[in-house]
Amino acid sequence: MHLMATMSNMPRVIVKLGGGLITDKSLYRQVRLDRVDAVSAVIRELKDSGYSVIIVHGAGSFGHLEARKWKLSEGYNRDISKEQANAVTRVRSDMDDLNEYIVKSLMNAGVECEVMPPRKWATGVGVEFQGELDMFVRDPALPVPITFGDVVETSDDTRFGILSGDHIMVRLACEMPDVSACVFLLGDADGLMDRPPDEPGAVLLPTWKSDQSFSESHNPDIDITGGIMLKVRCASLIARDVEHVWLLDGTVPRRIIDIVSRGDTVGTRILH
Ligand code: IP8
Repeated sequence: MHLMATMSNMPRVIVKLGGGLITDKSLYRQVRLDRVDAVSAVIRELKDSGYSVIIVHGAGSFGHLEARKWKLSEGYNRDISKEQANAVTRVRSDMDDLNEYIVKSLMNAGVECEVMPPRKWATGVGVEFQGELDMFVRDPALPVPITFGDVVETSDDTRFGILSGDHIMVRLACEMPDVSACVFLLGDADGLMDRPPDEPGAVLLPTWKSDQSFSESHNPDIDITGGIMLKVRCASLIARDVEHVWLLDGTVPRRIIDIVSRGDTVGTRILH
């Protein structure tokens, strides 16, 4: 297929592999490699067509279960400080393991990556986190930058917190030059549905604007950073600056190619 990137104007595509796509969210450290491999093949195709790609991934069951158990998103708690310190180390190391699965899969697909763990370059949480993003701008011939949701230090008395990959997406999408598409890959739906995807009769919303409502299914027992609601809010911030912002079914990753080649696919396009 002929894609539209040209060597003189290399549009950038930023892809977030959601934790619900790449892991079984309810089973500790359960990766879904077949899904990761399918996305890797599409990323290879984007690279071969001249796109600059940045990859962000979520935590799924490599992060949320432990982080929730020890309240890591609430920051330092003196009553459980020892357990929290262990949990911070464990979650970071689990995230490194998950990242390694993804990097290996990309490597097998012929895509070289450079890993940039947020704990090394970011401070603070939420969309206002501090951190140098310039290193994500690079020649498309160089390895693809990859980063992920992580436990980071904060500069106040919370000491640490959880920086979501969705917040990293906002900053990258709004601060990198030439971003033509930003894609959030989901694991359980074609895009944003009018009600929780497991409810009978759930219907895909082909477009979504911030003044539109939908009934959300965020499960705080599993997801500490905010689930679909956070994703939609972040996508909506990105849509102010980026033309193509989509929520897609990551189990059919070729839909990313549809977006960059013809500007449309099955999924939810987030409009400003
Ligand atoms: O899954 C959360 O990142 P997200 C990161 O992108 C951790 O929201 C460590 C739970």
